[in-house]
Amino acid sequence: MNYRILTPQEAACYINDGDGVGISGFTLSGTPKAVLPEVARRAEEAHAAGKPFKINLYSGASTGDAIDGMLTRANAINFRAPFISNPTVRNAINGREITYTDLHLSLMAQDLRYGYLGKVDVAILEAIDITPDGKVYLTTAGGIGQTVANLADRIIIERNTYHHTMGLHDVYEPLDPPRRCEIPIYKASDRVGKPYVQVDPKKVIGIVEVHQPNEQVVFKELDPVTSKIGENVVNFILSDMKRGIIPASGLPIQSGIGNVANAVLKGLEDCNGIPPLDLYSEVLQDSVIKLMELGRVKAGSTCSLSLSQECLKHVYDNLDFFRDRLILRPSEISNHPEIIRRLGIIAMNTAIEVDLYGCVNSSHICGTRLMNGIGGSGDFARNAFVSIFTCPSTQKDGMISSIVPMVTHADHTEHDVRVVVTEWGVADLRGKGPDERARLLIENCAHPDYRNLLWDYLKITKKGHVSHNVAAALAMHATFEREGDMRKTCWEKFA
Ligand code: 0RQ
Repeated sequence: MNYRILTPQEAACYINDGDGVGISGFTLSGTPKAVLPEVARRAEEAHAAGKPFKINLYSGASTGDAIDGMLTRANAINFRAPFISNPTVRNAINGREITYTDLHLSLMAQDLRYGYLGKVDVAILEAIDITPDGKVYLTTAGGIGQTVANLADRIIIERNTYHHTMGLHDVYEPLDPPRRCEIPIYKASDRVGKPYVQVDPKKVIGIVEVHQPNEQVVFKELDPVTSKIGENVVNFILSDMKRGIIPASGLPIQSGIGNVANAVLKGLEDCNGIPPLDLYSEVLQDSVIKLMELGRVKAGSTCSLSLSQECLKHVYDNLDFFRDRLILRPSEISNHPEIIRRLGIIAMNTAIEVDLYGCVNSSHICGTRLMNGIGGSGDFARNAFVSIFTCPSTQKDGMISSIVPMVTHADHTEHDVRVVVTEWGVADLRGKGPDERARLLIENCAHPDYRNLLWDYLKITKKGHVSHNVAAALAMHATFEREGDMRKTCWEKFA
C-alpha cells in the first residue's frame, strides 16, 4: 500500500465537529504533534463563523500544553478522559466547560472497547514509521495506540523522524470476555506481543511528516521535605526486607512521576542494602536510566519514556544497551491488575490527603477541584504487594494538613492503603485496627503542629468499630475555606 503524504492542514480536514479522536502517547511522551494544532485552528474558524466545533479526546494519560492546553484555548474539547495535568484544561474542567471522566489508566482502552465511552472516529498515531502492510512502530509511549487504531474509521500517522524507538515496544491487547485469558508476563522483562501496532492499511488516510521532540519534562529540584520522604520510603523497604516480608532478592517497583517519586529513586540510588531491582511502572524518568547504567535497575517495563530531551537522546545514542532493558507497553498492560498482583509490585504513589482511617484522596482539592486525576495510582495501589502512599505532611506554608480526620474525596480506600509516609515518618497500617491506624498516622505522619488538633478530634468522636463524628469530620477543611488555615479549627461546638 502506498500512503498519501498529507500536510497537517489536509489531515485536520478529516476531523469534524463531534468526532471522537483517540491519540497515541502517555503524558508528554509519544503524542501526535502536527495535526491537532490544525484542528484547534479549524475549531476557532468554525466558532468565528458561528458554527459548533468540539471533539471528544481520548488518550493514554495526560498530554501537555500543545494538546490539552491548545485545544482548550480553542474551546475545542467537549469530553476528555482519562487523566490531565495541564493547568488550562484543569481550569476548564473545574469551570464545567469540559466534561471529564477520571479513570484508572488500565481501564481506558478496555472502556473504549466495551463501548462505555463514545465512538472513536479518528486515531492519530505518532510513529517512527508505517510499513505498506500496516505495521506501525510507535515512538516513546505505548498508550492506547492499538485499541484506538482498531476502533477508528480513519487513521492518521504522524511519522516523526526525531525518534528511534525500534525494538522497544511490546504491543499486546487482551481479548475481551468471555474470551479473555491469562496475560503471560511473569517478570518485568518478558515480551509477549509484537514490536508494532497492526492497523488496517485501508483505514490510513495518510502520513504527516514531523521532526519534533516531545514537550520538555520539567523536574522540580529535591528539597529537604521530599528528600526526607524518599529516605523514609527506602528505610521502610529495607526494614521489610530485614523482617523477611519483602524477599531478599527484592520485588519490582512502581514509582509515579514528580517530586517525591524522584526523591525515592534518588534514595534507591544512594542505598547499598537493596539488591538490583526491576521496574514495572507506567512512567520511567531520567533517574531510572541512571540506575540502569549503575546496574541498580535490571529491567524497566513502562508505558512511556517520560525523559528529558537530553536523557532521551542518550538512550537513542546507546540503544543497543537499552533495548535489552527497556520495554514499552500499552497502558492496559503496564497497569494491568493481573500482572501487578502476580509480580508483587512495591507501589509508590502520591496522596493529596490521607485520613485517620487510611483513605487517600489523590485527585480533588477540598473535594471539588480536580488536580490531575487518579492516574495509574489505583491500578497499582489495589493490587500491589505493598502499597505505599507518600505526601508532605503539610501544604501551603503549613496552613493545610495532609493528615485529616476524613478525606474530602476518596480515591483509595483504607483497604488499599497499606503504608503512609511523610517527612516525619512511616505509618505501617498493615494488620492494624482503626484506633491503632489513627494513632500511627497522627504520631508518625502528621506535622507536630497538627497532632494535638487531630487527637482532640478523636476525643469528640462516637465510638463504634471506628471513631467518627459525622458533623465534625470535614471541619478542618471548612475552617481552611473560611479562614485560610486549618490550625484555627475548633472542636468545641461539635463536642
Ligand atoms: O500546588 O501546584 O500550587 O504548588 O497540589 O503538589 O506537593 O507539588 O506534589 O507534584 O507530586 O503532585 C497527588 C497531585 C501530587 C500527584 C499529586 C497542591 C500543592 C501543589 C502539587 P501548586 P506537590 P506533586 C503516576 C501515578 C495522582 C495520580 C498518580 C497526582 C500541588 O502526584 O496527580 O498518582 N497523583 N499517578 O500545594 C491543597 C492539599 C494539597 C494541595 C497537594 N491537601 N490541599 N493543595 N496540594 N496537596 C502518574 C500518572 O499516572 C501518569
